[in-house]
Amino acid sequence: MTQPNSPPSTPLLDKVNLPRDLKAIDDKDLPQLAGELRAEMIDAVSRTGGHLGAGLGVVELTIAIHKVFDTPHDRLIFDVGHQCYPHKILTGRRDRIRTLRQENGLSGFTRRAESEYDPFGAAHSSTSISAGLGMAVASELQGVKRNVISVIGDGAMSAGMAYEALNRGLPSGRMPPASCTFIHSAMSCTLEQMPPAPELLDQVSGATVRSSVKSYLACPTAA
Ligand SMILES: Cc1ncc(C[n+]2csc(CCOP(=O)(O)OP(=O)(O)O)c2C)c(N)n1
Repeated sequence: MTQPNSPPSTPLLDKVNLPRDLKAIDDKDLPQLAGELRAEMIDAVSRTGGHLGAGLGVVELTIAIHKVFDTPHDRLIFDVGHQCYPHKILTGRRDRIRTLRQENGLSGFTRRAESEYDPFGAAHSSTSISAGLGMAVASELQGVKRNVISVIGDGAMSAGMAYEALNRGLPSGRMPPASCTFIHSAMSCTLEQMPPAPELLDQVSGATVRSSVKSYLACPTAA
């Protein structure tokens, strides 16, 4: 069997062990960082197998969220969790990324026992918004100020549980700004193409947050 090539050259990514290291990276260098992160993830998955497309779709978004927000104090939740490989690389687990889904290796999903940067373990789809809402309410009750960010794909958005959470969260006024939701794959189509209630999705996506992400990376999926 052909062996995978040697790991890619990643001079910028080598400077990032934790999200706080991202704060020191110039905005103009972030597209290069995204390229290196993508290459690192492809190399890792070519060795271990695993979910590839979902992580590739959120490379820029993951960088932007960790750059803009203050994780792990701010809670970052990935729906399903299969798109978390770039997040794992940026949150102190790069040295084990080539153990993904192997015995005693990193989980292929977010896992609370694995990292304080994984506040929610899933694998089921469509639970991230209600989980985020619960965390936002708990923080309020504790008198702790924090943002809660749910990242959910358009596939996971098609389940009733996601809409149930929106129905609860929006009238309560807790989302946004106490909690924001990025609908990542949905951003590649226009919101008008999204079923149903595009104006609801627009509110939930949070124009302010979206534009700050856009200004960081001119990220096409946040357009
Ligand atoms: C309740 C439940 N049903 C089905 C699945 C299988 N499943 C895993 S990922 C996925 C699709 C997710 O699509 P999307 O939300 O668009 O994310 P993407 O993979 O495009 O990033 C499904 C159906 C699951 N994890 N949970």
